[in-house]
Amino acid sequence: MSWTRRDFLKFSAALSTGALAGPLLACSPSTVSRGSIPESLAALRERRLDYRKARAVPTICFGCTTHCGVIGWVQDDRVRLVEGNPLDPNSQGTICSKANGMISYTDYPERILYPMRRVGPRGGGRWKRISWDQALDEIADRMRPLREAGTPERFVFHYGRDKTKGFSKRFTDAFGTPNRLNRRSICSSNRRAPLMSFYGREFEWESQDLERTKYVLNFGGNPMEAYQGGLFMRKRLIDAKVDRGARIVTFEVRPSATASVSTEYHAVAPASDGAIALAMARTIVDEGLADRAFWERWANWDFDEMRAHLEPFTSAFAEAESGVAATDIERIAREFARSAPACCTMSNRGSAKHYNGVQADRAIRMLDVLVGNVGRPGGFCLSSLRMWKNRYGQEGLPVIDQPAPRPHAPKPWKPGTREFETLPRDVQERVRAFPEEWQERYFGELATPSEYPLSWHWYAMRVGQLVHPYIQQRRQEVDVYMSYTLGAAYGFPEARLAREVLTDEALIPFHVAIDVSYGEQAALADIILPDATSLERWDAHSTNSYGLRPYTGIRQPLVEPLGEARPAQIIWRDLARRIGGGMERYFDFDDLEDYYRAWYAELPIDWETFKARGIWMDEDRPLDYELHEREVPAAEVARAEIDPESQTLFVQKDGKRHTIGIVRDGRPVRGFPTPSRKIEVRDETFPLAARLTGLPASDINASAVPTYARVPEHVDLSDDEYVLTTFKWNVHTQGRSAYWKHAAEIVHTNPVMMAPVTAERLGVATGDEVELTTYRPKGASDRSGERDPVGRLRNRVRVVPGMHPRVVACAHHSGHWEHGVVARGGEPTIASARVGMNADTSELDALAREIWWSKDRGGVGHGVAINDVYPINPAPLVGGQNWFDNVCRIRRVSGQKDPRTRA
Ligand SMILES: Nc1nc2c(c(=O)[nH]1)N[C@H]1C(S)=C(S)[C@@H](COP(=O)(O)OP(=O)(O)OC[C@H]3O[C@@H](n4cnc5c(=O)[nH]c(N)nc54)[C@H](O)[C@@H]3O)O[C@H]1N2
Ligand SMILES: Nc1nc2c(c(=O)[nH]1)N[C@H]1C(S)=C(S)[C@@H](COP(=O)(O)OP(=O)(O)OC[C@H]3O[C@@H](n4cnc5c(=O)[nH]c(N)nc54)[C@H](O)[C@@H]3O)O[C@H]1N2
Ligand code: SF4
Ligand SMILES: [Mo]
Repeated sequence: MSWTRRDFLKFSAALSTGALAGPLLACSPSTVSRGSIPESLAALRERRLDYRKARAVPTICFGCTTHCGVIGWVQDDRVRLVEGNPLDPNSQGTICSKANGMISYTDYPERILYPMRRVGPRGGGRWKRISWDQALDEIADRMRPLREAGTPERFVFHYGRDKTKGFSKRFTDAFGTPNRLNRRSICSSNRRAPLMSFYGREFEWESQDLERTKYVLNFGGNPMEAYQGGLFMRKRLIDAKVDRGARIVTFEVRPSATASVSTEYHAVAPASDGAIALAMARTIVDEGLADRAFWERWANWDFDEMRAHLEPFTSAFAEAESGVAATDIERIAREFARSAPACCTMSNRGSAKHYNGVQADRAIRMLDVLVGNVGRPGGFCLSSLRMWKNRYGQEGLPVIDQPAPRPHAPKPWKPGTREFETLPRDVQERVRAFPEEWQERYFGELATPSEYPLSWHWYAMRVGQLVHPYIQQRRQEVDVYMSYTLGAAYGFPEARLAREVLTDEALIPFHVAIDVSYGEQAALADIILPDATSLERWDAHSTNSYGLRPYTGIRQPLVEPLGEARPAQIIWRDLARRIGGGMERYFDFDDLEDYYRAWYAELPIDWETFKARGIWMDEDRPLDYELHEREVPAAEVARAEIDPESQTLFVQKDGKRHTIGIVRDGRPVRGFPTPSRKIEVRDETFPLAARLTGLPASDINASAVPTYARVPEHVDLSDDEYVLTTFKWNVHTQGRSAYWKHAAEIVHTNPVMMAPVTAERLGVATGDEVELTTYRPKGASDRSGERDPVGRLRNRVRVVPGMHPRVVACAHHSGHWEHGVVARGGEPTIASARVGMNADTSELDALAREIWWSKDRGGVGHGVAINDVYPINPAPLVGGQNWFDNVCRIRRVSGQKDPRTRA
């Protein structure tokens, strides 16, 4: 089933009308002023931005994972407006509607402003305000004995988004716990692993040269609405298409905004992207369109072996798997190859977050290598993070003048250590069989789950969705659990299990949450510590650059923290000082500005200029094309040895070989930062990991080379079974934006989207209610053999032409029961919690009355929290959550069209 651009105009029109209907007003500026004296809504509304009086301060947006350089306009000690910073080479001065959410979340009337301690049972919603001294003393008293007893691992630090650039790691390392956990698996690990396997861990993200490309082959990436770095791509993609006539081809399961602006959109069967990519590879090879010279110079897999491997993946096979016509697959493959090197692939969670997703992304990445566009103008580029020479003479990131907490950094849990002996027998056996270098990186089952070794093989990606079940299974005893920018209790798969564990005081005796808003996670804490928001704090910033020149930026406070909020770095510093035992010496600074000034000591411009610009980049540096062809400096060559067989240059460090380059045509060049210095299209790490964890060699995830097999759950789907997809609204960010003023006004629900034929089959129309039942996946590790129901949810239908008929899709972000009155769709929050947060309850009642979408006012309501029905479903070896695989059955609940639901 294929759609052309023309078909699309009507969908995008249908999608955009309605979305903006309704009065634009409502969830108010703040009722809380600096110093927290409640001010009336009316008085605040009177104030307007006056550029003559306002001060412009550059900083880095925290509205989503993209982290754009922005400029905040500050007037009368409040931030009035956030605009783009044109010096940011990634965002080029553009922003999105979420950016001003930073103002909403800073000034939200129900923001947490004081340390609070729970009163009554955990999760009971009753709190009392305590002083910082009380809060920090109590936490330090809980933590200190763990460190003194030599069991620092019983302190678990779990974060969602940490932009303190190593500061929180300073804290966990100084404490000595290896249990520094994140949510990488929930987000993008299946998508990063293939990249790091191909190009080396330094390149966990690519930077396609969209400013010069002629052809973009997109497998499910959605930069027009989401995508880490989506904003950096939007303008570049539109310019490419409109100004230069570039073609954008998108494979999706639903008409996302990216599909809508693409030249072509093909609705594909879920998780069939790998089959399409392999069939395209076969066409390119068969028709002599491959850049064989590039392949032979840089790929680590024999060309003829590769050709033989592709034999079964015909375009007819891919058509049968995906529903995309074989003729289209071949045509697109040709067009793509003929545009080389000015062509690139693109993909994100849509292709990767499936049982077969790691291999699908490897197949997609292989297309670039085949046509030789890697690092070429208009092609698939890899931008370095290295910026300038630091004091050690290395090209690098900023350095910091504080002692590194090495003495207390965690040590591996190797056979013979105390920690190792506490592991279950089967785990001990598995780890004993690991190669020495894997054992060097093993830190127990929470940080480095032995069944998912590729979650930590390249770098510490962690398997966040297993943290709570593993704690429940007592694979790690926990005394103190600290949540930081984390919403697991709402947004992880099977979130109710996370809540169950977080509520159980026998499993987690003490829970500290550092947050800005009273969300579902904070609600299950014992002590809540109020963080400064992104408009009130310092952070260092760097990321891959689509401008192909590395840069760095500074987040700086535009205003003082409200109430008693404190930046997390100060919280950790003060905790470290209280815990003592030597920990304090890694936090020997008084002021955060001093800390970051020292961090940037080597920056080629002075600190005040950096603060005034917000961004620094070496404008004279050549663009990061073909980094792999750059010559290794003679001095380095002189110190290196050469391996005669692989032609790699290497040095010995700590008794190990580190490759630093490779000889090509007699020239010592850098190559790629992989062990072979080539692009590892073939990677024996996959079968090795499979063998060591007992995954059958026949499993798709055990393959050394990119391959395809259908997701086990999708084989023989019966007529009444569908695949549930989830996605992100363009104006929302995860579970944390439901109360942001502009976001909530525009989108506040998440109907179940389905194709007209699907709706017809189910006998439903837009506005009708359906019930979805999801099932636990079968067939791999951590899966039971049965198709057991996991959960049920009821929600309204929205019929959307252009959806794949087998797919239903439901957005994240809605249906909160915490995060205050706006996120709750007008329902007031428990009174004592409000008092704890010192908000004026009459103001909140007034705010509740302004929620025009509240059910009480005849509105559509605030949507449905969907994450309890998602089974915990990690992909084998890498551990990324397979978000888009879930099989569900759908039942019509009411045929009564609800007139309040807009299409
Ligand atoms: N507005 C906004 N932007 C954000 C975020 C946000 O919350 N809101 N979050 C940020 C974060 S943390 C992330 S991880 C990124 C995520 O950025 P993306 O990965 O680009 O977006 P998601 O919505 O997670 O994407 C999944 C997309 O894949 C599609 N899809 C599902 N199954 C398949 C399939 O089998 N094949 C194909 N081809 N497509 C499929 C879905 O329909 C959906 O559009 O966005 C970041 N940017
Ligand atoms: N159904 C479904 N579920 C999904 C997804 C999906 O597409 N569909 N996407 C998944 C993805 S890609 C991701 S990355 C995860 C995200 O999952 P999480 O990282 O857990 O979620 P967030 O909602 O971004 O934020 C978590 C918490 O951070 C707090 N917070 C926000 N700003 C600050 C701050 O400045 N300081 C502090 N201390 N706290 C702050 C918020 O109040 C919130 O409590 O969700 C995943 N869940
Ligand atoms: S994309 Fe929008 S919300 Fe995300 S960082 Fe950039 S401006 Fe902020
Ligand atoms: Mo994410």
